[in-house]
Amino acid sequence: MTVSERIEQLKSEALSAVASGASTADLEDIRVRFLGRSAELTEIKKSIGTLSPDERKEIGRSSNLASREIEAALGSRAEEVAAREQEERLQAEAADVTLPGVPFPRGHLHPSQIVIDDVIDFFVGLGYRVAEGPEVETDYYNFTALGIPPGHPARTMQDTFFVDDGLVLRTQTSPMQIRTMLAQEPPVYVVCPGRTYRRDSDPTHTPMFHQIEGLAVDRGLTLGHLKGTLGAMARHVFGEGVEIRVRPSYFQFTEPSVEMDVSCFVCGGRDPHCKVCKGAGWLEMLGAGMVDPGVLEEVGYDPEEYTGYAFGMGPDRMAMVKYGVPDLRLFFEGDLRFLRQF
Ligand code: 2U9
Repeated sequence: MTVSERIEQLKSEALSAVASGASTADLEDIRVRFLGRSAELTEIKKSIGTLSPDERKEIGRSSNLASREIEAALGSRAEEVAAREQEERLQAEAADVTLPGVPFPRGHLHPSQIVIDDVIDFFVGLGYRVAEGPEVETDYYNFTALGIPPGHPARTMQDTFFVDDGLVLRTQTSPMQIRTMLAQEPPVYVVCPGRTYRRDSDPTHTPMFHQIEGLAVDRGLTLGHLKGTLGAMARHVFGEGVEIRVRPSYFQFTEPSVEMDVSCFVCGGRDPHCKVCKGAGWLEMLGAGMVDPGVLEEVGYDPEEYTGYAFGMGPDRMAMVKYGVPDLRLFFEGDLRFLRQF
C-alpha cells in the first residue's frame, strides 16, 4: 500500500470511528488516536522531510486535508454528543419545583401561653388594653402603692426576692396597673400579663410563675360588673357550661375582696372521685375585688367620682386544671417530651 493509500485508509477509519463516537470522552480518545502526537498520520507528516520534492508536495497536501476532514468531523460530532449529554444531565437532575418542601418541624405554644393568650383575647375583645412592664420593680410599685407600707407583714408573707435596696422581683403584675393609672385619667380598662416571682417551690408553686391581673376604673362600676365580666371570662376559657360562684376573701388592695370558683368542667360536681376537682365540684380560679379607695387616692383618682374592680389569676394553675397536669414544675423544666403534648 502506498503512503497516499494509507492516508486515505486512516481517514476513513477515523471518520467511521467519529461517526460512532458515543460520548465526549470517546471523541477525545479518537482525536488522540488519529491526530495525537503519536498518531500514524502525525508520524507520516513528520517523515515528509525524507521524501522527494514531488512526493513531499503530494503527501503534505493529502495528510493535511485528511487531518482537517477528521477535525471537522470531530467538531460537528462533538456538538451533537455534547448536546445529547446536556439533555441527559438536565433530565437526570431535573427537580420538580412543584413538589411540597421537606416539612420543617414547627414549634408550638407553651400550655401557659395558650391560656394567657386565650384570657387576653377575651379581655381585648371587651376593649381592655394590654399593659406589660418591668419584672424588677421598686418596692413602691410592688407594695407601698398597693397599701402595703414598709414593715407590713404582707411583705414577708409573700416570699419576695429582694434584688437590691428598694428593688424586688415583682410578686404580682399589679405594679403595671399602678403605672397605668399614674399615666392616664379614667376610664381605665387594662389587663397585665407577665412573669412574677415568689420564693416558693412545690408541686403547685414555682419561684417563677405567670399572672394575669386586670383593672377597670370608671364611673359607677360595682361588684356586679366584676362578677358578670369574670363569669363571661370563665365561660370563654372553660366552656359555656361552667358556673361560677364568688366567696368573701381579703386582699390589702381590694375591699370587698372575693375569690371566684368555676364549677368543675369535667364532672360538674357530680363525681365525688373526680381527679380534677377532687370531688369538690368547684375549682378555685382567681381573686378579685373592688379597688380599695386608698389605692385610687394614691394615684390621684377621686374615689367619690370613680370606682374600680381588679382581679388576679394564675394562668399556669389554670393550665394545670385545664390539661390535667399534676405538677406545676413540669411547665418550666423544658422537657420536650412534656411540652410536645400541647
Ligand atoms: C391594683 C389594685 C388591685 C389584683 C388582685 C388578686 C386579687 C389575686 C392572685 C391570684 C392567683 C395572685 O397568681 S396569684 O397567686 N391574685 O388573688 N389580685 S385582686 O388587685 C389589684 C391589682 C392592682 C392597682
